[in-house]
Amino acid sequence: MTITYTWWKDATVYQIWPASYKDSNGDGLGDIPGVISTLDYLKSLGVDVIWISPMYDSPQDDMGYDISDYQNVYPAYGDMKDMTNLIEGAHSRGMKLILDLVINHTSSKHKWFLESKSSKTNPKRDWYTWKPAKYDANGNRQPPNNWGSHFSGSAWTWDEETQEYYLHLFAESQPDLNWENEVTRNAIYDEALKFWFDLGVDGFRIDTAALYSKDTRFLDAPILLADQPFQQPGKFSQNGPRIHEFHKEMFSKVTSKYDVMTVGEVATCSREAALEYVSASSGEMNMIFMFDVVDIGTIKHDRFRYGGWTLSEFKKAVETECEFIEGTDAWSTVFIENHDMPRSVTRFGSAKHLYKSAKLLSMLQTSLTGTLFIYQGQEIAMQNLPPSWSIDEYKDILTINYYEEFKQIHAGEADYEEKEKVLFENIARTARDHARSPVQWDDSVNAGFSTVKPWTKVNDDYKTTNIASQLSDPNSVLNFWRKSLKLRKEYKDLFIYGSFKILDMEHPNLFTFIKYSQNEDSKPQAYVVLNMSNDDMKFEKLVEGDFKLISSNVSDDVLVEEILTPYEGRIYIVD
Ligand code: TEU
Repeated sequence: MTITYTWWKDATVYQIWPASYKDSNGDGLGDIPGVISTLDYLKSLGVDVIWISPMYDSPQDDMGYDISDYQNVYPAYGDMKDMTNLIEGAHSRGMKLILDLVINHTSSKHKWFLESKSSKTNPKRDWYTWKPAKYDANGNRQPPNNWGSHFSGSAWTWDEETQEYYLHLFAESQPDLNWENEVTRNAIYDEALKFWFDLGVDGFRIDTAALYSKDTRFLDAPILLADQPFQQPGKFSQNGPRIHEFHKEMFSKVTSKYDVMTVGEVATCSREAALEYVSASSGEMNMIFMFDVVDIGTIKHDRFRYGGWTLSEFKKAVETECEFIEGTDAWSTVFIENHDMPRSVTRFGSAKHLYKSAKLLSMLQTSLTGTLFIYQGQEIAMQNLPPSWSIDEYKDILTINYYEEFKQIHAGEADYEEKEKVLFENIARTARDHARSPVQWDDSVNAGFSTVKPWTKVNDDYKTTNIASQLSDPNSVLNFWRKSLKLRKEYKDLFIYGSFKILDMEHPNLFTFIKYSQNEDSKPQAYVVLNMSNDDMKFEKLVEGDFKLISSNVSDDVLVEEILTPYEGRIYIVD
């Protein structure tokens, strides 16, 4: 297979969550000028593409994933001039900028929805999904089906005025656009995509890219969680009947006209289903996020039940993500953190060996196949919020709604306190809030994020874990990431484009794999060995050849070749 190299395959992408990144004007909330002030930092880290999570005008019920105007900026983040400055600032440093494309739904405050809601005969009525009520045996009004919203409760909300329900897979204030309507689709393409491409934006991370096409029979979903009043719509809303037609249309009408990248958020699905979205010949998206790795430890259909994980499961998930493009014309991504996930070092590393395990995870990430995505704060080993924090510190709609519903369901039960304790433990492991605390820039008050009290609390560890101290320490996690990102580029045929093979699938503590070029025979190879345990492990060479160490997270003077200390990792080139 001949490799096609492109800038977006080579790229290291850095995700910015604007609310928590950097506050430039002392209102406690991050903003676009704050991002601009750090462009040199990002460049020096080795970032090629910056991805800004939603910065559009929005009531902020879901942190901007509820957009009320695609062509304006949330005033607290800045204005259109700031956006053009940001685009220019990135471009002048040789970096690109991509935005979040949230087009499964709008905010209920978007003018399209306000019109749609105004009457049954409004020309935009059909831009969203409206259905009449159902009535049960007792004559009580019920939603059209049992679909649950991802944010708890029914996926349908009743509108008193026009006496119909509208569909929202997420919050009540995030009505789903009706993609069946071609006029709606064209308006989306013009307002949400073309407008920004014409301003110089270099692509999009496409939110909920598998959800646009619903099964229009709107049947009841199978009951997977008997103790919950509503069920996830699953296959009735994911990878639906017309989803590929819609992506092909968006690509041919708009995206293909520009030199841009697209990366879709598509939850875990089969290899065949994934390839349909990202085969170059499909003409849909360049790549998608596969969720195999980040889904580890979570229980399907219930975000707040924690299942634990084993190293074998972890390896299997990495393998699935790395291998799914083998022998195809498709492309893949590498990521272990984003704004919806707890912190990777808390999940897969070790609090005891914090920085060493963060470096080990950096070795893993920078040696895997696909476009690499790093989330703000990951480069300094930002951790989950402390388990001791009260539930009041959690601000995410997903967490809050879940807890409210939990209280409604279980209030008054004899073992309520016990159940609530388990829920709090799970929230401390799995909530999206863990990724959303302010970036720790230095050890000054508010971690240098803001001059005033931030909108959400700074993590307790900011005095020890922060960017300023790591910039000045040659052995910091931050400087380790810098070196690793350089190595990834230097050996890009192995790391970015290479094939992947695990050598010790069943080993409970070690994760050993090779990366080899698709261009040549089997040599040279990259040989990666990671001790993901708290015990010393014996180091054995599982392939023949000359081993040259190119990366280690242990200083030279203490490295003992035959022993891998806890969370020690090594990368060799084998010839
Ligand atoms: O997330 C889509 C999604 O499916 C989420 O519900 C995800 O399953 C959840 O966060 C648990 O992992 C996207 C965005 O990434 C998320 O931040 C938004 O809240 C959501 O869409 C709605 O726009």
